[in-house]
This record gives sequence, structure tokens and C-alpha cells, in this order.
Amino acid sequence: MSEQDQPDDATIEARLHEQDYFRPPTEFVGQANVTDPSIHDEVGDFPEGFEQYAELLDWDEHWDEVLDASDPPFYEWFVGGELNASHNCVDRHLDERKNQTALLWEGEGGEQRNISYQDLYRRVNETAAALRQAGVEEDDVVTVHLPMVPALPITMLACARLGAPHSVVFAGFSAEALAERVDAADSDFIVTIDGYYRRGDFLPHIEKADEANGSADRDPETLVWTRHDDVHDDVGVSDDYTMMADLLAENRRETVEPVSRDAEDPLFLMYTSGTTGKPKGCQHRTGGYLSYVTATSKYVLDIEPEDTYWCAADIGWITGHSYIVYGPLSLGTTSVMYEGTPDHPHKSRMWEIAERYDVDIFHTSPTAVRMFMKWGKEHVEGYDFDFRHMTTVGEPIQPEAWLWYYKHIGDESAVIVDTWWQTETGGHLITNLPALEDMKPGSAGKACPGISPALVDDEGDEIEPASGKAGNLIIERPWPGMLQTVYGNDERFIEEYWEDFSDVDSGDWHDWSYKAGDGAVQGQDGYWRVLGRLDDVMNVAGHRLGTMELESAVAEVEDVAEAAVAAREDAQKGEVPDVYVVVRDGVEESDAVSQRIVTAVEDEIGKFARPANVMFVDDLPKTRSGKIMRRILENISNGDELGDTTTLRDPSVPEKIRDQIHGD
Ligand code: 6R9
Repeated sequence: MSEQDQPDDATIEARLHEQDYFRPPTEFVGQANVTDPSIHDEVGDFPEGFEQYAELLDWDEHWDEVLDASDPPFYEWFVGGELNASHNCVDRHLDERKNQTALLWEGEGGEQRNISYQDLYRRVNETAAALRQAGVEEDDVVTVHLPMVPALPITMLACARLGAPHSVVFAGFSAEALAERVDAADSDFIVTIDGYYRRGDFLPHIEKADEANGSADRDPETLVWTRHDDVHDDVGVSDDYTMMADLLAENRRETVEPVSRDAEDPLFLMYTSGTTGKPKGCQHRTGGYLSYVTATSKYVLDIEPEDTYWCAADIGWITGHSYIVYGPLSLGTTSVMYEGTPDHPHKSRMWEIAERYDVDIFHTSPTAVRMFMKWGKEHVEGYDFDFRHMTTVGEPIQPEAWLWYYKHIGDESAVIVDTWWQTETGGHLITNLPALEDMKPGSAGKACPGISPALVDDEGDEIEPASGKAGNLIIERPWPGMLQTVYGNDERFIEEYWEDFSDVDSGDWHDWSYKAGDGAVQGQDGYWRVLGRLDDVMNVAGHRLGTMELESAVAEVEDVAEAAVAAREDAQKGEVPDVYVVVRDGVEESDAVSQRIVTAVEDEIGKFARPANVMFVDDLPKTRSGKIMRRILENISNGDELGDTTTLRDPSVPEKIRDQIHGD
């Protein structure tokens, strides 16, 4: 039987058996941005090595000092420097590439917009003038609740131009989640849109802002973009709101001088799930962040200005901020944006776009790869595209999925890097530099230049490097892309990320280590494998969700006495939430109650967080001090051994739950 005739899975298995490493194609290496391994030593010359990252930008005022580490963990990068992010992503490209496309946007229904750097300059300026007219001033936090339409990056860059930090809330978040983030960020502005398209339907997105305005404590000014020239027929816009179209008409051809920002002034907030019920506002600085994402876009994503680059993430998450908007545009490349879902109106939608725009570099998630794999290679075949470079982010990629991606999407001629990083880290921390390191399916690769990952056990004792032993992943030295703090809550910043593995009384940064919250292993070859979260954070189809956040949503339902959420492994989505519920006395365990629980999660967080299963139980496993042991529920959900139950107040509870669920 020839290789072609064999079932796909069998060839993939055989291949993985034969080969651990894959060499980057020679053609790729010949053209790559980094081909000299000395980059690791150069950038690793701490902290001055990071200066070459800052030198990729235009500064209004040069920095005096690379790093001020005198008050850990409140590090300051490129101290004394001044710059503007919108100038760096737009204005500085006009001399050389004003007619080059900056954003290539495709609507779900096939509409296309080709926004050149000159157009982007005009639109960002007019939008900045419009926001200023609406009252936005330097340092005001602007909450942006927009889907994947050009207005989103344009609004972000307009905010950056004014020195007003944006707080983008992923469009899939509910009205409640939006209201919570408006209040948490002390924000007096919401920028939204009448609606957008999902699977052929027009979603009246503005309704979420209507509801959020009703429930938030603050009373934000609401500014409304329209998806078409006029407000869609299906949507009503409150008279209290201001239409962006009107403001833009008044500010036609206006320009706004980019506000010079201190390197340490915040560029944006991004709320993300943590280990408590309340999301954290990760605050990112202007100078360090922009330097870091520009450099990693160049070195890791291997972006050249002439490239057409497509990151298929949503700008509403950190991946889109760093690697659709700030990094690629700072390098002056052409960045593709797609409004819709990958299977509408057909399962070849992605490859149709890749072919149409002749995409060179493609960035996606393992969840998407698993989905493409499930749909089958026939949906890829017949499309004429040729990626030079492909990347993944968001969760570990299984070797099988990796090889499928390599073979069927990359045609074995593209290089692949898996990038490990977080909302908090701003940019990639563990990943291969594509021309320097061999690819190893299933592994995130080596540390980025200048980054110092290490492993510690639960007591904080260092695990020997490259020992193959699992531990808590920490980062020992600060880096320019790291978050500054949790907005308005320095204590929480220290609690969440530092206190477990640092000497918090020390003023010496060597005694401080950043806790990633992930478990990891470093192999003898120095490659890192990230195993997943060790805390109460789960990863559903690449979306980060806090179990506590889900539990507080479930607790809103009156019928619920107590609830706990556990992550169940899922072949498609990586993990999905299972909800274990104890109902109040007198409440009947029914489909109606389950439905109310599902609706509560959709309302409080968003549809993407919907529980996979709601399971009624008589009791939850708790320690003597009353803490719910989610680990045990997770083992039950996954059909694993229960593990140690001796610390439970009632050690018979897990068995009872298992009998109830699995009906033994
Ligand atoms: C960029 C982003 C961060 C969490 C992180 C980890 C998981 C991300 C990964 C990965 C294994 C990778 N994660 N990339 N796990 N391999 N390449 O995803 O940010 O949404 O904040 O999630 O995602 O668990 O801690 P964010």
C-alpha cells in the first residue's frame, strides 16, 4: 500500500515513532530574520540586551536607564523614554509604505476592505479626533466592546494616539461581564457597534451595551459604530448614545498629534480570569510592551514588512492585541482580519482566504487544528496557498495534531513554532526561533532570548534544569513585555504572581520569581513542555476561564445551594466545564434547573463559557476546613482514580458522587 492509500492516522503515528525532531526547511532558514544563535547571548546580556528590542521603535525621548529593578516586582522599563504606540504602528510607515495594505479585512459574507497605511493614518486620526470630541482625555480608560471589524484596531490605535488606555472586552462576553469590566476599570466610555455577522445572522451586539448600561454602577458615555453605512434595520440605538459616524463626519480630515507617553504609562488593560471570582485587569506599559511584541513578531513570527500575515485569533484576546495589532503593524506588515467563523458558509473558508490573499504566515490555535483535522484534509486540498511559517498558541499541541498541521496545512515546507505565553506576559516567552531550533512536535520549544524559565517544587525549591521532572513554571528575571500590575490592586498582583515563590520582603530582584500558574517539564535537550494550569483556571478551546468565576455565575441561580466546577478533558476543546450542583432543600433536580444554570453562565460570562454537563449530586467533596476539592471532581469527570481522599471531612463523598454520576 502506498503512503497515500494508508489511513491518515496510521502514517502520522508511524512518522512520530520514527522522528522526534524536524529540521526547518533550508529555504526558510535562508530568508529568516534571525539566523545567528548568538542572539540568545546578545539579548540575554541582562538587562541591556533588551535595548535592541526598544531600538526597533521610534522614540520621542530616548530612555536613560534600561531597567529600574529597585522596587520588585514593580519593575520599570526604558525609564525616562517617551513614545507613542499609534505613531509607531502607523505614522512611521508612511514615508516608505503609505500605499501598502496595513489591514486586509474580510467580512463573513465575503465583503473585503483593503486599508492601506495611508488610509489607516486617516482613519486613526479622525477616530482620535472623534473620541477627543466625545470627551476622552489622556489617561481615561476606554472600554472597547467590538467584534472583528476594522473599527476595532482603529479604535485601539486612536486611544493609543490620545494616550487613553483601552480595555478591550471580547465581543463574546455578556452584558454582565461588560458591566463588571466597565466598573472595575473606572471607565467612563464604552465603544460598541450596532451588530455583526455570525453564521449568516446579524447579531444585535448593541443590546449588550444597553443592558450593561442598565446594570453598571458607572454611567459611561456610549459611542456606537455601525457595521454598514447606516444602523442595521434590526437594531435600535438609544438617543443617549453618540453615533461614531456623526462624530467622524464632523472630524473629517482632522489630525491629532500623537501624545508622547512615558515608557511606563499604561497602553492598555486586558481583563483575564484568575483564581478568584473577579477577573484581573492586567495592565500593560507602553514602551516595554511595544518593544517586546515588535521584537518577538520579528524574531519568532519572522514577519517582514512585505509579508501577508494572518493571525486567526480574535483581537479581543491578548493574542490579537500583540500579534494582530501591535506587533505586526509596528513592523509595517500586512495583517489579515476575518470577521466570521471558520466553517461558514463552508469548511474551506480559511483556505479560501489564505489562497485569495496569498498569506505567507499563519497563526492559529491547537483547538482550531484539531477541528480542521476532524473535518478532514479534503477541505484543504484543492486550495492554492503556500505558508512559509505557521505558529500555534493557547494550549499544548498534541504531536498528532502537530503533524497533521505540518503535513496538510504546511505541506511539509512550512516551519512551525508553538508559542507559550500568557495575557500577563505580553508576548511569547517559550518558543523556538524558527530558523535556529529544530521543531519538536508536542513541545513548546526553548526559552525566548533573554527569558529565564525555571521549575520549582511546591515548596519553592528549584528543580534541576533539564531533568525531565515536572514542576511549577516560574520566570526568574523580569522582561519588558510583562504586566505592570493588576489595575488598581497592587496587593493582588503580588498575591497572584509573586508571593508563592519569592522572598516578598527582599528589595533585591534576584529573590523574586514570577509564577506562571502552569506546570511544565524541561527535557534533557532543553526543550520545554507545558503541561497546563495548576491553579483554578481552565482552558476551553483556547479561552481562559476561572472555575471560581463560573461557580459564582452558577451560584446566582436560586435553586442552587452549592456548586463546584471541574475541568473535563475534551478531545476537541482541550477542556470543558462540568458543573456539580447540590440543589436547595425542596428543589427538584430537573432539566429546567440545569437550563437555568446554563443560562446563568451565558448571562454572567458569555456563551463561549457554557457548561458541558450539569450534574446533580447530594454533597460535594470538602476538606475539614470546608474547601471544595475540585481535583477530586476533576478525577471523577475524567474517569480517573480518585486520588488521596483522606483529607476530606467525609471520605465517602467522592464514591457516592461517582455512583450517582456513573450509575454503578
Ligand atoms: C496567549 C494566551 C494563558 C494560558 C497559559 C497556559 C495556556 C498558552 C500555550 C499554553 C501550552 C502553549 N497556554 N499557550 N499551554 N502551550 N503554547 O493564550 O494567553 O489566554 O492568558 O492563556 O494558556 O496554560 O497559562 P491566555
